[in-house]
Amino acid sequence: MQILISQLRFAAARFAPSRAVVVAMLLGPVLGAMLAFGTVAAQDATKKDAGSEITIDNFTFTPKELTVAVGTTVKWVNHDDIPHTVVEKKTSFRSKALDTDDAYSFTFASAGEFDYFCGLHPHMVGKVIVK
Ligand SMILES: [Cu+2]
Repeated sequence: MQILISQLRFAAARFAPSRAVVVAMLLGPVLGAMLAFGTVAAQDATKKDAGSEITIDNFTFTPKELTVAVGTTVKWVNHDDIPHTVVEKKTSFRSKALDTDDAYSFTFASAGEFDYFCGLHPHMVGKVIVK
């Protein structure tokens, strides 16, 4: 009898650490997935932020063509020393004159292709594709 109890204690003692290992094994992938997802989400957020800004430099919109998701707010920033405007061809959006470092933002609520130009220098053109 005494032997049996000591065997059970031994088994219990062995079970305790093995249960911790099982929990660790179950949690490991979950934590890993959470960390990986967090990293991907952070990268997406960074990408979106970096990708939704159009700069105006030397009479040029950069990038000239930008593709964004529906609901994205695109921001144009004028880095030139003279004013520019941002006017969509079908006038779905139109900025006031932007002085140096002024910005104009527009949120694209629906999909489509939006050709725009500078109202003061119509040869300056760009396009936003919303998917
Ligand atoms: Cu202009």
